[in-house]
Amino acid sequence: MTSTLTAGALAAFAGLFIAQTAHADAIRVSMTVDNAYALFVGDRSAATTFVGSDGNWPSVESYNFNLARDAYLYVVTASDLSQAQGFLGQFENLTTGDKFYSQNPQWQVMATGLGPNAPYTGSTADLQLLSKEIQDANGGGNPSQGWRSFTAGGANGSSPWGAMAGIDALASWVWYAAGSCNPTNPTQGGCDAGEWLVFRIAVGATPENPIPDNPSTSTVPEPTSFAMAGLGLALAAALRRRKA
Ligand SMILES: [Ca+2]
Ligand SMILES: [Ca+2]
Repeated sequence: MTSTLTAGALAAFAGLFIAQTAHADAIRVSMTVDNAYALFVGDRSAATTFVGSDGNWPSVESYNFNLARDAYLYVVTASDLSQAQGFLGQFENLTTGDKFYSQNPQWQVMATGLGPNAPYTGSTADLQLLSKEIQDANGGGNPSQGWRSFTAGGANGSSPWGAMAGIDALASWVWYAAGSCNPTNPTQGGCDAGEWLVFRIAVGATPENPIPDNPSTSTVPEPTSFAMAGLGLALAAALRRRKA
């Protein structure tokens, strides 16, 4: 089929692809979890890259990325089911200037109900397990019946944690209010919300469109899709072959 296309058309498609690959936003996420988490990058239906993990709630970790608008950040987490539990964080899109705190609707959570053996590494088995749970949640067939909202507890600085440097005072500790957790403030008192849990946020999230689950109908004006990127890649490869 490529033989019927002109070199000019191929060059136009190749240019489109190059423009898309250059369209990445500078992202900074700063967070901590009581008690532990592992951070992954992926897309809407899979975790593809393990970034790191931390099991020390008094420390705030910051991560910087250049990510496409259709990328997602996933945070696997589990508590020790004792005293308190929570996620405190902020997501900053340094390209657009947007900032979303843990209690804002851009962040979502789901419960796997699988118990203590959460995926905390970049092994193939862990990436496959997390991706399967993401897909189950996308279809609504998991214990939390899809992706849910957090319930906010105290703001940064509140007991029992105190002030966490590196995260704004406007951010609040949050957790999923389910299972044995207090429905009005699931961060206080040891409980099990159906762990392990997964948090996520879309790089393409905006104040007006918090959960851009379907990029093709999103209000975000961006043409990128996997199909278009794949077409551009194939045509760019064809162009290279023709020039060779
Ligand atoms: Ca930490
Ligand atoms: Ca705890």
